[in-house]
Amino acid sequence: MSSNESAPLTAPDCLFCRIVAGAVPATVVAQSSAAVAFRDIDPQAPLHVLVVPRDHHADVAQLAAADPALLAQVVSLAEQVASDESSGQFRLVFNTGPSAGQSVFHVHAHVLGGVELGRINA
Ligand code: D5M
Repeated sequence: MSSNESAPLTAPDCLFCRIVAGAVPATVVAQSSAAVAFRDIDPQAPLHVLVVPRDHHADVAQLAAADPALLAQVVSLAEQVASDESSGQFRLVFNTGPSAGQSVFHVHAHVLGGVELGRINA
């Protein structure tokens, strides 16, 4: 089922599906028909918002393979939040897999900004 249909794809016991459904409280700052943006519970920058698709996909690689248009909608909502709340310049991070620090397995973009961010030296 795609995000264009009425009922979103959900997974049992998924925290971010429950936030999307309004069953778990979160500070929602923006939303669209396809995605929801809410403040990270443990902010790492003055702007730290998570953007999640309403549909459940485990990580960004799975989302890109299954529904690339939905990934574009996630990025679009991230850009909107960064423009509304900051300079419009932002860092977008998709932790993908446990070794990369992913702890919630519903794809989410970390939108970071509001401060001069250092270069990433891999
Ligand atoms: O990022 C998962 C992120 O999710 C992490 O930065 C904390 C955040 N988090 C966890 N629970 C909540 C709730 N209830 N509201 C808002 N933010 C939350 P990861 O990349 O998977 O490590």
